[in-house]
Amino acid sequence: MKLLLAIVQDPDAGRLQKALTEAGFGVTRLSSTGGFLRRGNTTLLIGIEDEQLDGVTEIVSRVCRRRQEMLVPGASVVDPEGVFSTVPDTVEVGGATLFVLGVERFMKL
Ligand code: 2BA
Repeated sequence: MKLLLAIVQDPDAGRLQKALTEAGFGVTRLSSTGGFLRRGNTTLLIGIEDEQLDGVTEIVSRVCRRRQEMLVPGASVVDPEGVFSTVPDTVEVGGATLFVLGVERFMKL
């Protein structure tokens, strides 16, 4: 079994939650905040069997869009030596950031 952490943009989150639920997957939706843009995004927890991974990633890539986002004033990048680097005016966000974790045990009590 695997646990997917899917970090997606808020405008995609409702449609993704609906598509996954309609496909029979269990989903938990958490409000989260991106560390770089400091804007709200959504993290979905999705518990699946190993063989369902391709099906879920297909749904996620179909629903989630890439978008250009303006940087907020004060957003900055620090290089490994601690020097602030120039950052662009916009960044491309998404479609989705996925973490796939092995699940040692799944229980419903
Ligand atoms: P944010 O941290 O708000 O990042 C938004 C976008 O800003 C990123 O899009 C990326 O294009 C850019 N970005 C992020 N950190 C940067 C940096 N240090 N320097 C320059 N540009 C940077 P995505 O890569 O699509 O990430 C979307 C969201 O997914 C992130 O929002 C964050 O909430 C999450 N995320 C991405 N990578 C992650 C990671 N390795 N660990 C945990 N969360 C991650």
